[in-house]
Amino acid sequence: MPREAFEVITTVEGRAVLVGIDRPRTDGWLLEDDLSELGRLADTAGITVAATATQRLERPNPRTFIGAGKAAEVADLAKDLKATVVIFDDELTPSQQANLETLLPETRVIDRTQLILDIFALHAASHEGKLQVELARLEYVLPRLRGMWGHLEAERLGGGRGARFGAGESQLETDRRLTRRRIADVKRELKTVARARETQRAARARSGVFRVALVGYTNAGKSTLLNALTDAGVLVQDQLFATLDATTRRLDLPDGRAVTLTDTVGFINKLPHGLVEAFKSTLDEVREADLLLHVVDAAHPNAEAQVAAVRVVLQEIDAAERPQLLAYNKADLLPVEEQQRLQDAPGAVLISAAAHAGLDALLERIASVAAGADHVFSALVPYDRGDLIGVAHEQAHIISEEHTEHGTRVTLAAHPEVTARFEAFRENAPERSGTIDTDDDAEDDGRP
Ligand SMILES: Nc1nc2c(ncn2[C@@H]2O[C@H](COP(=O)(O)OP(=O)(O)O)[C@@H](O)[C@H]2O)c(=O)[nH]1
Ligand SMILES: [Mg+2]
Repeated sequence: MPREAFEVITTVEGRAVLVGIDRPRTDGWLLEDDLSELGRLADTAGITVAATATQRLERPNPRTFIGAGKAAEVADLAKDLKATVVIFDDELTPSQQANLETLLPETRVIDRTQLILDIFALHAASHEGKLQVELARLEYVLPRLRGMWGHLEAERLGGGRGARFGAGESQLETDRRLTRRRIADVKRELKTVARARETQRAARARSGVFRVALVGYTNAGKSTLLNALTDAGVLVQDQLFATLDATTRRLDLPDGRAVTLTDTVGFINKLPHGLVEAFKSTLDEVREADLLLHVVDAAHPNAEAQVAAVRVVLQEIDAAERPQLLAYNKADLLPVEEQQRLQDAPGAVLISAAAHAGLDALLERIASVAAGADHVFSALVPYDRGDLIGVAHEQAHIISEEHTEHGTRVTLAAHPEVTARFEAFRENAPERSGTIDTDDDAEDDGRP
């Protein structure tokens, strides 16, 4: 029986002061956008924002992130406002965090990464999701252990009372050892849990069914779109990271072809690296998809920077080269002129997942990309291989079929995985049927 993912101590609830530094940057984000997003994250975690504090700095102070004088100001502000937690907009190093805790003795000190990890912990629903989040949290905690974990934690981590201290081991060493052991356990368990989904994924890959993965910034409307196109019934919420688990549904396209559509975890600016690592197996769905349907909240003031942030994560998981189609969502919230401008954007489709608008055009586009991925070839299939003719009828588009003396001659347009099954009987080299240019187009526009 696998051990339950151990209960997490979240930052949930409380009053917060948000802290960010204003420094030169090139990624298109303004500090105020960053902080308002941090505020939404706090809100999702049940934390009320009492104030924000900023400091203009060339680079973070290596010891205390903000200057020591500024930290004293923040401490006063927090006291005046009865804040219980101070949240820094960037990931703090373990030593910065320790130093800040000394300077801010009356509040908790956390960073954006921990806040995101907490939200993931709150929203993880499946066993696998919980394990993935636990792994990310443990990896985050390990370098930050400072001998402050009580024996309760140690016991929960499986040390048991007697095993708490090895000979000559400090409590900190014990904590580190137990944390590492738990990390190893969780990794092992994750492997087992991931295997079942892995089997399904491999089966889908082998079947030659065209696979579409929804990607996008958190809250862009991915789950809403999956629900609109299929009967998935996935949770939709105006919250960051409402859904973490991968959900796959069959989607019937207008040309009669069936593809799969997978909804998965959303991305965010400064997505903690450890989280991406922990979610690797879930993100395989994205890496191996035949088409990435990149859903954009076109009505968001920062849409452009969000598109860029998604592309950064796609790069990080080696999925940047997959064919992409942009879906500018929430058209219903856009002024008419803006709708017209986006309607004409190349490599993109304008939709409203909530209002079910533009979905037919979207399906047509997906169908044409799927058709473009097909190989066209002829094969002479002997009469004792009726099973292959069955495969052709089920999984390929049959261009012609003729009965000859030596077998059935078929000309097919099919996914390369299907083509491969006809290898032995092929009469010509397969060629790409389509001239679909979706991936190229999608590269250079992306400006809502
Ligand atoms: N106005 C409007 N809201 C939408 C649309 N699509 C999604 N939403 C809302 O956006 C929020 C996030 O949607 P969700 O599907 O959970 O986003 P996800 O994080 O990308 O899965 C929810 O409040 C949805 O109701 C749309 O086309 N128009
Ligand atoms: Mg979702």
